[in-house]
Amino acid sequence: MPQEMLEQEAMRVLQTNDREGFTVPTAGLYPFQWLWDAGFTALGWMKFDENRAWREFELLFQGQWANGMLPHIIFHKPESSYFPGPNRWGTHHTPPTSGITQPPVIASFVHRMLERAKDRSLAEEKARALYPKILAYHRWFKYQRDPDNRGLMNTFHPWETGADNSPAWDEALAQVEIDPTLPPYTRRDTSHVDPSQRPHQSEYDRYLTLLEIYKRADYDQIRLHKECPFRIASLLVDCVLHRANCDLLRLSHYFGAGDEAEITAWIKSSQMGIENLWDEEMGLYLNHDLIQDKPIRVGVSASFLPLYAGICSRQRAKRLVQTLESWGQQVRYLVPSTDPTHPKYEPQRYWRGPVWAVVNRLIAWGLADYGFIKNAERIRQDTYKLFEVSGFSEYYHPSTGAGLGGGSFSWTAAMLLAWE
Ligand code: 9WN
Repeated sequence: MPQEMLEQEAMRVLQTNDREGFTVPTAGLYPFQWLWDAGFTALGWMKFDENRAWREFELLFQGQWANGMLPHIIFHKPESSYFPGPNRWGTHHTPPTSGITQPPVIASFVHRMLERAKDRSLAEEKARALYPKILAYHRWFKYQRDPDNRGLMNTFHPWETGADNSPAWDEALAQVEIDPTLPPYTRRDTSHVDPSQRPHQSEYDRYLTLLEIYKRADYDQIRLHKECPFRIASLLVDCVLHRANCDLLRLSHYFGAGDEAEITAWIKSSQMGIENLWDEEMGLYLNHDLIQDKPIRVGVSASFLPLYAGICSRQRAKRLVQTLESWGQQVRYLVPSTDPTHPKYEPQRYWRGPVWAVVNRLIAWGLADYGFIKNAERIRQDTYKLFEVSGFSEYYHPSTGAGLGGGSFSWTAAMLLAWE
């Protein structure tokens, strides 16, 4: 399909999913505003409607809590096609929100939008207004999620990692005992998508058990450090936050905000924290179980994100590229969300194998930053081919290229528009 037609189609997806200022990831399956989806989607809007792109963030921050936390779902309008909805979360915020966060891409994308905006004065006005809110969010992360200053954030739920059912969480999640008094519920996801492409019931029961634990702790982060039976350091969260802090530093400088010393200290701390996640034998960075204090030895697409964070040495970067190339020999389309040689690799099941366009975009940015242009280009071409063959799906089969999960998907369409 010619590039121009694909672009038209991508814009149509965003317009169809527009709900007067925020974009739903896809109708039915995800009918609200999601945090990191909003970030990627704004990059897509930026290509044809800058005002609308900034509006996405204004609506997102309507969900910000008084303590600075930015929740992963903002329930702007009632909708019954998704579970768990606002009642189950019971967070007492207006507008209603969930009570956990997601990979914090926003600072980086605000910085990117500011740099590339055609309407400079609009961009300056919007980014200036967003800056203190983003700073409050990053402060919440640092002081509430890394109280020991280890340089790694405590992530309390698989949903916070954005990669919900990754095999990397299997062992840690198995430690969560399903609450025998868990209020009954009906999953909605499997009425929209074939169950073979979604998490198992035993995982959902644990997701919901964790939610009840947060409610009982009144979403008090200090209590959760003691009471939450699932605490991991996620490469997706930590690498995205590290780069976001580098971009926040640039914003602070740009606006003369004077927060440079505080942000620089966070950056130094996470640089060390992430470097410690390197595994020489596997040639990869690994997620880390913070309760057991041990590395999670499953290669996942996020294992390449220290390139995006910009923290690895040249030598480690080369090693990562070798690992990526070996994965590329196993599959037609890079980057599978799980190492395709791992016994838990499932090419059609959500975060256990399929390719996700947004993660590809992050990895390709990292590769290009380090000068691995050919590798970045392979990822771009693979991703484009997937768009051509299967449209803008939620995720894709790494060997057949079949579109999986939800269709007409906002952040996927946005990646076609924003991949320059
Ligand atoms: C839970 C919206 C979100 C993405 C996540 C993806 C999926 C939700 C779900 O959809 O998660 O947050 O109910 O499955 O895993 O990364 O932000 O697209």
